[in-house]
Formats: sequence, C-alpha cells, structure tokens
Amino acid sequence: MPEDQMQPRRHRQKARCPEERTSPIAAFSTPPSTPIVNRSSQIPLLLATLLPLPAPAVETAKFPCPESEIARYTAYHIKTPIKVDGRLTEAAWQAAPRSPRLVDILSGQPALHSTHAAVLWDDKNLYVAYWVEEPQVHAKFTTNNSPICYDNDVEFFIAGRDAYYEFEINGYNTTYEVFFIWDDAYDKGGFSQAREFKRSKLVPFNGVDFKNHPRGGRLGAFDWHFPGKKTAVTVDGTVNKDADADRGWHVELAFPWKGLAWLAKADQRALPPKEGDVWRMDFSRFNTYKAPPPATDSGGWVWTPHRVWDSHIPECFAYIRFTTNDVRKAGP
Ligand SMILES: [Ca+2]
Ligand SMILES: [Ca+2]
Repeated sequence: MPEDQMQPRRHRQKARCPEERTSPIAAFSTPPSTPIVNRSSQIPLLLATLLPLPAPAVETAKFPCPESEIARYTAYHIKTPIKVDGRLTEAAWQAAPRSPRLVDILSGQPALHSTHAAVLWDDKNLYVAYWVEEPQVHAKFTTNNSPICYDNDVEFFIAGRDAYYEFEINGYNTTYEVFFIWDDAYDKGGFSQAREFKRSKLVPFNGVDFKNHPRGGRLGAFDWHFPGKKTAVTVDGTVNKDADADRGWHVELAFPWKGLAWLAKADQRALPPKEGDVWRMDFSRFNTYKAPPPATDSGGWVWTPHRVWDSHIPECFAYIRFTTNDVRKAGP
C-alpha cells in the first residue's frame, strides 16, 4: 500500500489496562498520558444523578451503557468439535450467526475496519471466533501475560454473578488473562477459601474510567489461567511488514465448561448450559492506532458500546443465550 494511503499508527493516548495502576506488571507499562474526556458520554450519568427517576430507570442509569443498546445473541450447539487451529473453515462457523461489525466503545459509531465475532458450544467447550480485518497486521508481545493491551488485540470477557474472566490475544497468539472477583463476594462466595485466590496474591482493582460501579471494587488474580483453554490465530498477510497489504487475522478459542466452575458457582448455573441459559460476555478489539480525523476513533471497538472507556462493566456485556438447537438450524 502506498505510504500516503496508510493509516497513521500511533500509540493510544490513554490508559486502559487494569494492571497499569494496580499490579506488579505495571513495570512493563508506559506512563498514562492525559485522559481524553468524552464529555458527551458523561451526560447520561450526570442526568441520572440529578433527576428524580422512577426506580427501574434509576437501576438502568447506574451504568453508562443504555440497556436498549446491549446486544442479544443466540449461541448454537454443535455435535462435531471445533478444531482450534485458527482456521474458521468449519461448516459450523460458516453457519453460526455473526455479530454485527464492532463499533466504537465510546461513540457507538462504525469502526475503521470490520471485526465480527461468533459463539458456538458443545458439551465440553464454549467456542469463540473473531474475524479481524486489518490492512497492516502488527504484533509485539510473544510472552503470555505480557501487557497485550499495548498491542493490537482482541478481547473476550465472560461474567458470572460474582466474578468475571478477562482474556486478551494478539496476532502472535500471545495471551493475557485475569480473573476478577467482586470484593463483596470474596468471602461470601467461597473464593477466600481457595488456594488459587489467596488474598495475598490478589490485586485490588476499581475499574478504568468507570470507577463508580455500584458494586464497588474487585480483586484481580493476575496469575490465574483458564484450565484447558485452547487458542489459535491465523494471519492472512504478514506481521510487522507494512510494505504489503494484509487482509487481517482470525482468532479461534475453546474454553472448557469445567473451567467456568468459579463463574457458575454463585447462582449454580449449569455447565454446560441448559436450553435458554444466558451468560454475559464482551467482545472487543483494541488498537495502537486510530482512524484519522474527522473520524472520532477511540481505538477501542466493541459489540455493545460501553459509552465509557472501560471494558470492566459486566452490565454492559452482550446477552448470549444458549440453545441446544444445532447450528444447522440457525437462520441466515
Ligand atoms: Ca478451526
Ligand atoms: Ca503486512
């Protein structure tokens, strides 16, 4: 691609990683620069504070993402397991409903490049796929649990009632993961009794830009690894070589249901899920570059806009409803 047609690549201007301010991993991090304040996104919160609203509306207004914008998706069952090789060539992936093109996390406006996600499941695993359009594939980190949020990455969050799991991956199939427990559930939910969540190993976390979560703070297990997960990436193009034009990259993930036991515990969710069960999940992509003006690109693209620079709001995650119907019954 000629130089003048390339999108400018620059580092994001804003802190995003939870570990940046809280964990020992912060040693990796670049110093946060002056935050970009998205004033328009703060107006609904301000109004919610000032206006007397009926109870249900107040409940909704606690969170920056309007309930009406939150995506709803049906995840279909499959009988033949997915081969986690980064190639989304399975008939099941072709038949699975795909998310709309991801939008800007703050504005909800269409993003510069297309990104789509899909979810499938069988009795052993939850499967997630991403189709990532990227004319210049870049990746930096090659060691797992490096601060992938400073790379171009794809992210997946899944929430239980009292905890949630964060997963990030770059074009080199390098991953980063954290398990977050809500403070109020740490003792009540039995987490404090588990060796893997020993208090001395956990790091307090209070959100990125949404620091007034009604539920308060979280405790992050930054050394927690999802047991048995499989991840794969294929790149359609060349990594870190900008003389050519790439098509993008594909991400294929499998998370064994048994690894979700801590998320399912609080409200005794079935693993694997039952017909009609709903889990909250977030699907996003963060870039080290932004679309040039006049676009207002925050550099973070999501399925459901959060309307604030913060992925860590389970109440803004998409509603993923599981059906035992085979994916071949999925509509167009
Ligand atoms: Ca595959
Ligand atoms: Ca390239």
